[in-house]
Amino acid sequence: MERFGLVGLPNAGKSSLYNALTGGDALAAPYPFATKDPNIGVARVPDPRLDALAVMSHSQKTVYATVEVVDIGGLVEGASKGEGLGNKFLASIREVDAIVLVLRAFVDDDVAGPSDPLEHLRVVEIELALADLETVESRLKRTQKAARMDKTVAAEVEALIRAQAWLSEGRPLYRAGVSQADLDLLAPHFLLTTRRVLAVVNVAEDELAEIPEMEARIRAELAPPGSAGEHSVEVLGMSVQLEAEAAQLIGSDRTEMLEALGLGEGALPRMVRSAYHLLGLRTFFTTGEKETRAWTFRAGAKAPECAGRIHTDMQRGFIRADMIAWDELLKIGSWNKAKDLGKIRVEGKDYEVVDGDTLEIRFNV
Ligand SMILES: Nc1nc2c(ncn2[C@@H]2O[C@H](COP(=O)(O)OP(=O)(O)OP(=O)(O)O)[C@@H](O)[C@H]2O)c(=O)[nH]1
Ligand SMILES: [Mg+2]
Repeated sequence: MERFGLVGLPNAGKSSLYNALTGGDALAAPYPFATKDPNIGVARVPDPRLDALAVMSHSQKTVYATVEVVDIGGLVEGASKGEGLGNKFLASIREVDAIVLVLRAFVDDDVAGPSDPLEHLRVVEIELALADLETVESRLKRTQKAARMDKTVAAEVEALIRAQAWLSEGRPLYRAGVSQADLDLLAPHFLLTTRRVLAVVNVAEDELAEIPEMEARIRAELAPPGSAGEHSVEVLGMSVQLEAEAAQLIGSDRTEMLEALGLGEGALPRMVRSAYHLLGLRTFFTTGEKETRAWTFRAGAKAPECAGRIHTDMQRGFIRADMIAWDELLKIGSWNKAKDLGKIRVEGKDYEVVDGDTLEIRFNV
């Protein structure tokens, strides 16, 4: 399962966001380092397409795609040198697939710490970059030595030197437009800042109107159009407090609260969806009376690999996939009717599955 790690300064609202996303009960408290050990939970990926297919099929069960969320303790200035609980927290970040930077913009005299999200961003980015710089420099020495005996590691040395130049300016690599070839060469070193980043700006509950401006400020810094960050960074503003309160309510109470605040479906579904897309993840569906289910796959995966997400036998014995796009199926109203109308396509092992495909796998083992 893909993992997102919540990263930021103390009191930014990471544990509050974690609770809202996972229904967890991590300690959220107005003092720094409330979180000492990482909290790990599961968040489902909300998907209205899935809900609609489940209704169409009168499914007994609806199974959402899920992602893992890790709430990591607060980083402080000097974390890369072991300040605070620095080293321990940095080690937790190495284990996630994408970083969610939680940047505080709310002012509250009872909650210590700065409330300028750009300051949060500056401190966190420097610590992440310095931690990577340390890794790169120690690996560089070793790799350069190895390169004297083995010419094939020359490319790795070059990639490390390019990374070092960028990091020594205190700049994270997700802003550097690192080529895929370099990313592959750097992968064995488990750097922190080669990961994709979603920045969440935590805006005060009575300043929701400021969200667009806050998002624009952070985007202008992190991911201006035409910059390297444009493709590896997303920015999303929300009031974590309100989202957390709404998340505690059930069903129509939640919908009513969010609607009364003008928040639509709320920011959490959008957040999970954009993190999901940032990682190049896509969804296909299976639907029937027993269950309607969303399955996660990587963009570009072919039909047998997707079949393997359901069961390894289906990949091993893959014959073909019967498929139709979810919206076309919904318009027709049922799988059997779609079949009668000749709208179900038959695809072979070279078919690249598309986000929103509804599949039935034929296999034989
Ligand atoms: N007013 C206000 N308070 C908030 C908001 N978000 C979080 N808080 C409060 O800020 C305090 C810190 O929140 P946490 O979620 O514990 O912050 P954290 O980032 O996990 O902090 P550490 O674990 O210490 O790194 C708590 O008392 C929260 O209730 C918000 O949007 N508005
Ligand atoms: Mg916390």
